Amino acid sequence: MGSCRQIAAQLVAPGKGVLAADESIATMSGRLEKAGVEATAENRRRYRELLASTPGLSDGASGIIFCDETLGQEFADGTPFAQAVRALGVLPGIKVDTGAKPCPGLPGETVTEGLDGLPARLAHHAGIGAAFAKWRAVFVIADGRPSAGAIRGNANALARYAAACQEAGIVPIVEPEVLMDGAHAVERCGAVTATVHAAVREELALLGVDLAGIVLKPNMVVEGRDHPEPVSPERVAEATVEVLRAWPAELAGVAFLSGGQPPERATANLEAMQHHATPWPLTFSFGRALVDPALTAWHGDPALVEAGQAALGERVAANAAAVRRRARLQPV
Ligand code: 5MM
Repeated sequence: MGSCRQIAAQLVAPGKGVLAADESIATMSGRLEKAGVEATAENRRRYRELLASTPGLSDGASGIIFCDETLGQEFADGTPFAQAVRALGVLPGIKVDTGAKPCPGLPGETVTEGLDGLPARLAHHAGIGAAFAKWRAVFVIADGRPSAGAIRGNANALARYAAACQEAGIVPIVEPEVLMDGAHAVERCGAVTATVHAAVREELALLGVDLAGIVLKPNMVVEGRDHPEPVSPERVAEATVEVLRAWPAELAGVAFLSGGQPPERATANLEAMQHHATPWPLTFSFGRALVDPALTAWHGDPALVEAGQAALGERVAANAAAVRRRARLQPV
């Protein structure tokens, strides 16, 4: 447990965040094709090597999350991904859920699966160098949703995953994501996020998960994508921190997902969070808000690797700068 606490603290170290590059094969293939790149294992590997080898990445990124395909691959020089990124000063992580699947009994809702054989997979991932893991539960806001059953089922799975990770000496990133889909107001997102978090806390406690050895990866509290009026970063920060205040001080830290927000908005919201004094650091574990500009700039052209890396480096630096704002406000 000691090493989990140490690694969790490293992941949320002042001025650093986590790069989520763990798209499943299906998601990554779709994104490559949309960018005009053939969806092959080699192109997924090339893209992840581009991201992971971005010059200066470790200045703003403490860790990178991969999917198991990538963790089984190698850099072009033959170095396995986990070893290569460790050598670059970044901790490798692994997404271990197998996705949000339709939940029997709850039409239209999902439960995230992946508990079968999890201890053996975690032992394998630890053996090849993974320092941390990630599991994402997904909640949709709609009439009567998320249901109590979907919240409970997903919270229980998150807790079982987290307990298994800590037993394997791997830090669990616990990701309950309330999606932006819909036209709901920011207040509804706040209420749903608070209810989901309460269930997650309860299940984590029932399984004895050490909060000082996990990183929470929540959504920011924002209005639905189809809501007519976007709320300001100050309002997002206020609403988000209000929900997070229910987490005990021993929680290692909070690393937000970006959830499909435009990259600049995610960064502005993250910066606004830093103006609130909290017992845990508030940082980023963005996927799309970090990598979309890089994929667009590169779009599979070997001559544009540096352009892709520059685009990623710019987003990582902007978010690291946002997080460093906290250090100036609240010296540690
Ligand atoms: C990178 O995408 C992750 C995996 O998604 P799929 O398994 O559906 O392909 C995803 O879990 C991601 O890590 C989080 O949603 C955060 O990403 P965003 O883009 O929301 O910051």
